Amino acid sequence: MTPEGTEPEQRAARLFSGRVEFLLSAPQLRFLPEPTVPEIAFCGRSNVGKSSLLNALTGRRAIARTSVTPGRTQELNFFEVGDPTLFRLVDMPGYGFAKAPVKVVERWRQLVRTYLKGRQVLHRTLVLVDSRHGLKDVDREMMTMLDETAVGYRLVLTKADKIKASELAKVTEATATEARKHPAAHPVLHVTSAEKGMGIAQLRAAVLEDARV
Ligand SMILES: Nc1nc2c(ncn2[C@@H]2O[C@H](COP(=O)(O)OP(=O)(O)O)[C@@H](O)[C@H]2O)c(=O)[nH]1
Ligand SMILES: [Mg+2]
Repeated sequence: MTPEGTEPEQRAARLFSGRVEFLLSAPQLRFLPEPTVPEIAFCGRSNVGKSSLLNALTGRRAIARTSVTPGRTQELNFFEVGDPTLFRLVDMPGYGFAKAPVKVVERWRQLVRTYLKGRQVLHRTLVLVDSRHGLKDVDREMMTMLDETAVGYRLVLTKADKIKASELAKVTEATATEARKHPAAHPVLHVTSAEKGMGIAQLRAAVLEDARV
């Protein structure tokens, strides 16, 4: 880690470069860990770059499994940060995958919804959006659902390195404009590339701010 960036970014970098450990996978609500520390949830369409972003945030190659098979992760995966644990990162199942059977989709939808709506220690949800595609209807559904919860969310554009700067500016503007119509959306839009490290230091600091640690 370079000693650059703001003081909160440096502190976040130190924390994320320390202990980050996989805790458990919860395929059903009864397997959720005890709600003892703040949690930050990461969600988005399958293949949006969620695992890559989690790896980039924690500076590890494979804390979260990057996969070429969309929609394989059906569980909520919990990672602990800090020693002793200060907060948890929660890798949510990817949504919007076409191949999954209706029953499976319905089951994860129920699990995700119940967790996002009822989890008392959930401090923030991050909604990841592929910058090549911008907001899709499944993202809008997720945002509308989150608007009804007590928890605010941040929109995070991923894979910013994949498109031209002019296109990135356009999608950033369009996404920010739409976000302003959602009461629970945080005003700051994060533009990131797990590949190039863009926006990662700022997002780390934002996660710490949200976890209030
Ligand atoms: N160029 C580029 N590719 C990325 C980036 N993030 C993820 N990817 C690629 O997008 C694909 C899906 O990423 P993954 O993290 O597994 O997505 P997930 O399904 O949301 O967990 C993989 O092939 C990644 O290598 C990024 O920032 N830049
Ligand atoms: Mg993944």
